[in-house]
Amino acid sequence: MKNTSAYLFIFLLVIISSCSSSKAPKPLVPIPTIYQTEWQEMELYGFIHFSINTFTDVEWGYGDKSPELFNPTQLDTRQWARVAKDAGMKGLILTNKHHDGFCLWPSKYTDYSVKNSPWKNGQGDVVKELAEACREYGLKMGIYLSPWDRNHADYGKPEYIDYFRNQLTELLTNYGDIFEVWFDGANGGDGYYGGANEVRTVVKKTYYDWENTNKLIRKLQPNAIIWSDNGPDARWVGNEHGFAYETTWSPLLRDSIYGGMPEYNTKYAFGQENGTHWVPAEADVSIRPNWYYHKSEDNKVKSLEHLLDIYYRSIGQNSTLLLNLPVDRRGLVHENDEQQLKKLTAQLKEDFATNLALNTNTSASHIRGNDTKYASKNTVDGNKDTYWTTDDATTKASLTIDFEKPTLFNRFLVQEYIPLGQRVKQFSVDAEINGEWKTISSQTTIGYKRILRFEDVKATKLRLNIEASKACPLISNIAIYHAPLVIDIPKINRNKDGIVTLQAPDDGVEIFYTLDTSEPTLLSLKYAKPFSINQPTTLKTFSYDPQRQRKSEVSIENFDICKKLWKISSPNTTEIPNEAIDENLATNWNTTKNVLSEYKIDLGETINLKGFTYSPTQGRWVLGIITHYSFYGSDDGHSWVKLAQGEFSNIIANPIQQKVLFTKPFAVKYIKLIADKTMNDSNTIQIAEIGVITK
Ligand code: FUL
Repeated sequence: MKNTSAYLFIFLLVIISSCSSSKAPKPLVPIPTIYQTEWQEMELYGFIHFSINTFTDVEWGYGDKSPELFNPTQLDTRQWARVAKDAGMKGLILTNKHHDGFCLWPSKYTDYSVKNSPWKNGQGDVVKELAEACREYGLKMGIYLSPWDRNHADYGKPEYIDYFRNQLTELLTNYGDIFEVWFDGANGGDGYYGGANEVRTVVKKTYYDWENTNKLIRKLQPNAIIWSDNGPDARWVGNEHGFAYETTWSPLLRDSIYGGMPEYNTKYAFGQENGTHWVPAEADVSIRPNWYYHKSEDNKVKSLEHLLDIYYRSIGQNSTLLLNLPVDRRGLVHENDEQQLKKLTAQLKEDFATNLALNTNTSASHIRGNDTKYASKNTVDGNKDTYWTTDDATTKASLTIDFEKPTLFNRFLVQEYIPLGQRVKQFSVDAEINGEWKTISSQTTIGYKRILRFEDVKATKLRLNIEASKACPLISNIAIYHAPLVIDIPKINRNKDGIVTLQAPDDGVEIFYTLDTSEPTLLSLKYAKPFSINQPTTLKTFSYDPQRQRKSEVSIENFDICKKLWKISSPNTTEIPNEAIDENLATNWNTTKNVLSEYKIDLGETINLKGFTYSPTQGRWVLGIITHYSFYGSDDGHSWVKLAQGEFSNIIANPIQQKVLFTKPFAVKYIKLIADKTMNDSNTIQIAEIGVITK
């Protein structure tokens, strides 16, 4: 009898414990606000750079250009919204006022706006038109308002802050809900400043009194995400290439940072494991090399391969993606940009067509309180609000997905349940191939979303191992895909001797090309081995997948004379810094300002020089960039003539090849580039490449 009641007691206990639901894990601070979570879930949204700069062909206007230059002929914000919507974007952020101070809305507080432009006889309001288009297309709207204003007479003085806040108030009051307010860290320098034409530097940390500006924003748009280097709600990813990092934490040591601080991108941009505030990363990048529309870049819209890489390295690495579409002089997103976006959208649709993990059989090494509420199947149920988790003390655990038959895949997507904080520090993915387990990837953080790309794997099971976590891990979603081959334009490389190599994006993909400016077809030259180009020549080429009979776009490269005869020399050293003339942007000539002036480039022959190119270092961290230059030519290498002098504007934020054209050609045999000013006034200089323009 005694035994029977003991058994009954145990039986009841088991029943009770299996029915009782365990408590959810406690939040691991910092955690996101509901607005930050909603913002993160937007994932992809667009930036629109459009202003007087569009008409003057510069990246940073000085603030002195007449508003009459702003005259788009077919401005159509509904076209912007349609293009964005078709690309899967969830919102648009417009540069309402860039550094030049020109306002795209008729601000009450300045005459420097659309109201003094010929567009719609000064009666137009681009911001209003965009707000209406966004509403029509179901997009959210954000605002960019440059803190730096090179037009305003008061910039640098306390009065300007009132002006800035008045403008913010207009934008946050008159145009409906705003999802994000974007504050650029590029602040202070030379400008028009109401005619003063001088240099005005501000103490970035204190001048703007961000605390009170942010209070104003909270009052007017309490749901808006405030973005800057230090948030407070979302942060810059630290580069303008559009990628986050393999290790990307949403927590940030926010109070150690201020907007525009020089060491931000090397020290803080990745977020911190012990970050005190939830300030997730946003990766911003332009679909073209620059932010504003330049006709010269119509053929430089990023390739599909590049855009895909940006997508996987931003959204796939715990960041949102803010992709810029420069609006052209007509007032439209250019056809080429739209075409590339369409390709990206189509490829992503194919990449994520079938989730092979959905509703598969799963098992886990640990389950919180053995409670089905926290079971592993929650990761494959297609519901973002359910998750798999473990007991509080467990920070290492694994989850296995059983496909039940060999299954081919090359993408692995995993998400943490971020409303309770970012936790995972290290994880790996194993695959069971022919009965044997093999590790296919070892990684660090997950965060809101992590997507891994790898070669095709055919496996029966897949295992996610959480190897280290700040607290019990919470995984809300796992998805597995098999993405098809990418057909994209071939990679083109020419070496110093003029030998051109073409590289297809995948094995088995063929390449066709022309050298006479005609459009290449399947009847054109078929690439078999490297060939030589010595003179100014236009190369047009495309890739072709013979199996699926798919062609890539045509890629166009304009080569100038080759550098076979070129030599760099200095009177004081025998060292030859070939890195600057080796046609390889990955190598740099590291030198100093002083030494730079001693060098000269001997072109080996006299040429008719029409301009020059300068490519700064392409390394991950920009260093030693020339911001202001003088360029000299000589026919004997002794007496020099200054052919050009100026600024490479926005080169620090966007360190791409700079092209300078002279007003007339010069016959020279020697050239020399001098750094009049460098980034952060550094004495160190890194030059990736110097080139000439002769055609
Ligand atoms: C930078 C600016 O200086 C560029 O012109 C551009 O607006 C980019 C998005 O931010 O810091």
